Amino acid sequence: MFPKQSRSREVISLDGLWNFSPDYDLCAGRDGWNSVLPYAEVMAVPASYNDIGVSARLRDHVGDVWYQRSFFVPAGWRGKRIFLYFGSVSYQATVYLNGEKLLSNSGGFLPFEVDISGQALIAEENALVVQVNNELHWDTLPPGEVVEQISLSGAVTRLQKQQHDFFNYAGIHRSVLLCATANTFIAYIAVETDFDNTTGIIDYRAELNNADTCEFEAQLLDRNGKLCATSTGITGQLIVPEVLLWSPNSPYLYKLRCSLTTAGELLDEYELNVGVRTVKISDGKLCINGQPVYLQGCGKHEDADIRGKGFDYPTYLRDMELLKWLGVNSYRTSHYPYAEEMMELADRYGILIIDEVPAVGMLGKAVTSSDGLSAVFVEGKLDEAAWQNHAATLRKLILRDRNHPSVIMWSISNEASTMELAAEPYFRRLCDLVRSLDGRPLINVDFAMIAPGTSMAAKYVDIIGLNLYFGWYSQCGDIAGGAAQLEEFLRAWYAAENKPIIITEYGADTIEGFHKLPATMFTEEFQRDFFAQYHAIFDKLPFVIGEHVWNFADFMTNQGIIRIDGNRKGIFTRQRQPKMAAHYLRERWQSRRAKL
Ligand code: GCB
Repeated sequence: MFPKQSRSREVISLDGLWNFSPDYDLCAGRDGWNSVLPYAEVMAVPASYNDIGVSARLRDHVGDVWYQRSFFVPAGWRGKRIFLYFGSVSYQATVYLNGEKLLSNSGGFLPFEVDISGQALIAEENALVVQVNNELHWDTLPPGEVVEQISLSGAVTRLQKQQHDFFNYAGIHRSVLLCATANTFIAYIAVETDFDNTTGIIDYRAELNNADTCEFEAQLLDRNGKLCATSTGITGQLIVPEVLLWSPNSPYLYKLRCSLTTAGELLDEYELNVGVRTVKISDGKLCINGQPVYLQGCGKHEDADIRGKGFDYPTYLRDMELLKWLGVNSYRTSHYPYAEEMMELADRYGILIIDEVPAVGMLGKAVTSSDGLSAVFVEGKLDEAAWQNHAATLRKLILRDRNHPSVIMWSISNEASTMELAAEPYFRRLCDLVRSLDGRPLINVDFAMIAPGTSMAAKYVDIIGLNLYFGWYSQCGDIAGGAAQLEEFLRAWYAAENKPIIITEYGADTIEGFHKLPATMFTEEFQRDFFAQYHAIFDKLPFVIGEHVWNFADFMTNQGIIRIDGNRKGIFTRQRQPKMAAHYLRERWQSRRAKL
């Protein structure tokens, strides 16, 4: 659970400047790097390290970098359970404390913790070192492949191959927190909400690390701190008369205060926000609190100048303000779980979230560089080891995010080669797993290369996600022709699957300040007209239950001939200023939102 201060819990941020050494010569582990780093470079935490300096060598480095800082544990923490929390380190992290290796974690975008109660020196200086590796392989998420390129002179360069379209930012991306709790503590809380007429129902389940002689109490407080309901026991139900429901237009949050006592003495306390709402698919519609909702919004990225994928409250808040200005009611965490702080903001702003794991780029093209797609659901690529990691990542995501009222569905993957027959057991088993953990609807995102009726994932999910770029990547520049193809494709998909469809991506690269009449590709007019013609089709098709433009803002990608300093499909620039299409979308979405 996200570390929070309470009457019993203490949290100290270790964000700031850390010592930093890139391991260009692959000498990891030599010369005592696990306690003292050889170079006197510094790095900001949290941040991606890639764009902070001015060297392409660091930006494009493939391999390890090392971070080090010291910290003190307050004397008053003696005898407590002490742990370190890492919000996200991309992608592999090995943590050393005072020279001793404590843990290796694989996978970015999700938190991990290290218990240091036995190792941390109290009221003394501790040396914390984190070895960070940014390599992607077939059994990581996202997958990738590291290849060696040998020049004529025999020099070897290691290159990271990847198929996903965002820069492979790396580093300590989210906050590092030093935390203390009592030794008997609340390890986990899960809530599920429902309502019956005006009565709210909150089922909760808590896990304690040691339940022997403690008493657990759950209190529900309203926004003014007034007690609305209480219950005791580690599982229970809170009944809320005259409940105020959570919805995009009225995101009311209660506070659930959980406390653990023994003989009247407080051992642990943890508070979390709870929104009472239901999510269901009914008659082919997505319903929040029993009311059909049409999703309007965008796919996003955690991406900004200089800090890359580093956590940054000002950028996050600016994004939320822009989403509100647009009249958006939802977004997808394309293509990975976002910071927990961002999920809390979505709860507060009333944004519905499609929560995605980093299962992106599960395709076989760039790696082979041949035309078309080569098989990837094969031994040595997306095999059992890869499946296990995908499953574990979904499990971690659900454990982390299940209590957020904003989260309305789980996204299993983005643009995988789902037409391969071997993808059938892969997706069936993943969907079974997710359904055994949580009742929210499932979506999988397919794309134009998956012919209607051929997706092995579509049959196991509740909602079809489609990323479509007719008129851009095909029929280039011909929006009307693209729109005709769009309608045909959508109708064929619906006929094959008979499930509601969300257009999870559609858009056109647009350079701000480029104008032309009649519109041509890359101009602001083209982006606006592209959206308008797509919308005319969506509005005709009742099975389309949502539209998410690609992308909220311009974002960085690898260099290449179809990218002009990154992907420019943003309706905002990377600096979060509107392009012309943002004004058009605002008109459409604000007027529709008013009718919700
Ligand atoms: C897609 C991908 C997204 C890309 C986008 C594009 O279908 O899901 O990651 O950035 O297309 O702009 O090509």
